[in-house]
Amino acid sequence: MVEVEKAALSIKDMLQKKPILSSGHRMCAGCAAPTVVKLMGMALRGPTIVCEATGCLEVATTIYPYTAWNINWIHVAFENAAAVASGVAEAINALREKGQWKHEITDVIAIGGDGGTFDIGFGSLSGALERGHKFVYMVYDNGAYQNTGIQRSGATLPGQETTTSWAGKVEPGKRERKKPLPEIVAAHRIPYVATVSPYYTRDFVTKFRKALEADGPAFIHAYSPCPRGWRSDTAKSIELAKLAVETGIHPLYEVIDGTEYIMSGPSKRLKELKPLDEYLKMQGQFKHLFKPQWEEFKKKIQQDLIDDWELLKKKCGIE
Ligand SMILES: Cc1ncc(C[n+]2csc(CCOP(=O)(O)OP(=O)(O)O)c2C)c(N)n1
Ligand code: SF4
Ligand SMILES: [Mg+2]
Repeated sequence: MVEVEKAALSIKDMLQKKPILSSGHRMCAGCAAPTVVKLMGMALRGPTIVCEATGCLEVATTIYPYTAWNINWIHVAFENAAAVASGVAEAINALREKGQWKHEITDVIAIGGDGGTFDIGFGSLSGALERGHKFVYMVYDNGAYQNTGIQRSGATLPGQETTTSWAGKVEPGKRERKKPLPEIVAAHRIPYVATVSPYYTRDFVTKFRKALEADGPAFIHAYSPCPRGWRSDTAKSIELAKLAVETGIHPLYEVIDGTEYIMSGPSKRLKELKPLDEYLKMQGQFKHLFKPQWEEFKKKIQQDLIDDWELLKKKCGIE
């Protein structure tokens, strides 16, 4: 298990860090993604290079000729954030060997949205993990291709209405299950995988620091509510990030070396999952599921969540 510096875990220290994203960044009001990025910033150690795939976070924070980023940042294409980050990590190694890189520690990070990670950048991510470069990949998961008008992705939840998974008399929104990406990534046997939520700030920062200190590639799956696409109250995004954990939609856990599953405190402390309806009723994108026609479909989603939760508990050695 990677050791985490105590200093990174004190709230005082977290708050004293200069935010890596400045205000006035032009993300929508209530968007959780800037909070996700600011929490990531609290875990950083030294000079940092972020390689970011296109998506809401990339587009809205770097509208030419401005940037909201206070650290080194590279825009890359939609499909190759992990490939660019591997190049950066190896370039640093090569320069260090020649004595031309003076920093002892440099944090190399790739960021992608769920579309850019679960789907289109997946090949590039898998390749970088297999090659074993030293970098952290973070996906901010808002459940759809939000920047281009809310299209369904591999991360979209069953029952979720998007512009390519319609809800109405014939269809209940997306019918398929969500791709289990953290487990697919963990199957590459990389040193560290963790899921995080912006509600649980210390858990988030601690895990990100562990990811940075891992001896090889690491992966962070951050949940990131999107009031625009989810048709939710802009003041409720962080509450939704908490409910996603409590309902089992986004349980918090770590996977070490692809084999050792560890349930994190906020999930471990749950006596049982909260009913899915509590999460669904706060979002317009699930409104149709409360019609009698989709009652059975909704029951099935709830049951799948309970089954997945029991399976995860088993993997974590919890009875
Ligand atoms: C190869 C390619 N296809 C399509 C696009 C158009 N595009 C830009 S952002 C985006 C959506 C990104 O979705 P996601 O990765 O989930 O990030 P989000 O916008 O939801 O934050 C798309 C489809 C593109 N830039 N490049
Ligand atoms: S569309 Fe969603 S993800 Fe994009 S900036 Fe707005 S709230 Fe954030
Ligand atoms: Mg998205």
